[in-house]
Amino acid sequence: MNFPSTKPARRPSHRTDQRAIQILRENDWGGYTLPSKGLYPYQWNWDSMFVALGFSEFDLDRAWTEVESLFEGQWGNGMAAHIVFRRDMPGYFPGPRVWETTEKIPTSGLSQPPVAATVVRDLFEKDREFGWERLREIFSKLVKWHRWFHTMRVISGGTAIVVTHPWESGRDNSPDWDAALRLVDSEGIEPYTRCDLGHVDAAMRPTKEDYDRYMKLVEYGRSTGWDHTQITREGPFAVADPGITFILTRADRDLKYLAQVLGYRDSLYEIEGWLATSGQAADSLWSEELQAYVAYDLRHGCFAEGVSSVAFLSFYAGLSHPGRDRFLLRHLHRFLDAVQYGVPSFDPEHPFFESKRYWRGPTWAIINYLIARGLLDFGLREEADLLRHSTREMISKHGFYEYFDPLDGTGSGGKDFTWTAAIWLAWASPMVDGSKNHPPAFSGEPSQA
Ligand code: 9WN
Repeated sequence: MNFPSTKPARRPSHRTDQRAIQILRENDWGGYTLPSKGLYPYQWNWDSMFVALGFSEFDLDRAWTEVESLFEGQWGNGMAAHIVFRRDMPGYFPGPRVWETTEKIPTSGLSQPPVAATVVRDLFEKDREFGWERLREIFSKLVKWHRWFHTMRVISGGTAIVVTHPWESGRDNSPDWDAALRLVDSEGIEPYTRCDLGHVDAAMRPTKEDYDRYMKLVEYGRSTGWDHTQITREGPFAVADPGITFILTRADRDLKYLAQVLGYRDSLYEIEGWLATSGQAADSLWSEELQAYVAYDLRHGCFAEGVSSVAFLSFYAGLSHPGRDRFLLRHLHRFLDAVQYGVPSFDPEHPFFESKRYWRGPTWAIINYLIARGLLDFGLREEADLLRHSTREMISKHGFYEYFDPLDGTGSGGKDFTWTAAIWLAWASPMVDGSKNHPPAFSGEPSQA
């Protein structure tokens, strides 16, 4: 279907902006975008949503299409999958034949952080004249996906969102999963060959021990026929994740706003019900010992051993708790003081910190963007600006890498990475007004956690 759409305001041209646009165009596979051509040759869920933000800076119609194409892979039960496979690429493992899902379009069997509703709100704000029809189409799909999270990814009356595979969190080898993952028995897994190590130095990727367990969890999910109720209730891995929990809370707020705009009362009540539990979800993730929001292993009843950068997403969620915020800001300053380019994905003073190994320390442009957006909502402009400037500097000096070493800013992982280019366009570029794209997470007062 062809939709008219508002033309984004033209902005002055900048050399790095031009290169970022080129990366988005080069990785555009016709309606959906690859995170990186060799390393990740399919459509990934949250990557695509950041990419939509990038596209919205110069091609709003294409931005909407990115969101719509992701939801073509939505499951009957509401889940928006973490990878949508539209063809079989032998250069990626594990591809569609390994997952063996049975929906119309092949996908992986799990989900990823739900940034979509927040992005859809952003697109709609830019396209108020022509965006209504597209908003109405996508709105019901977003509600179904959020409902899936709130029903299929919570355990026994809990409210924090559980991940059943580290890939679901989007932060694959974070120390947040170490203890729970170690207890997954990987004996007897089918032999497999990794493809990622053909593209990226092994020292920047998850270890073999991690990967064996990732595959064990895929084999388990497949053995249930991807029965999400069974996987969440009985599977070998169920960890409540502050990252997804806070991202979903924020997305619920934006979805609520959209329900109000559309005048959809039934959805509004349902979303308000979810939001009513957000403080309780945050409470369950607060570790008195670490004085931070921390991942909690629900199978074995224990918190992870250190603090990850997603703890700071409570601001993005619109949650405020004066006592806790004080400690969180203290951690944030400590994280930033210990490195040159924050925010490191894991506590830089913790023995598990590794500055180049993926989610065990490196700084990610997308996470900086989310944290800064939350900080700005609470008037913490100085910290938000700092994150924006260091993201800008890392990209300007080293290029559009997948992630960056916080100690010296050097780029790691995949090169010419789509989401880094997208975040440049939407936020880090000096051509963007840092406060411009930010409708606040809350229409009235922020909630008390
Ligand atoms: C597995 C695509 C994805 C991101 C994730 C990131 C990484 C995949 C992998 O790449 O995960 O899903 O093979 O490492 O952890 O956040 O969406 O960029």
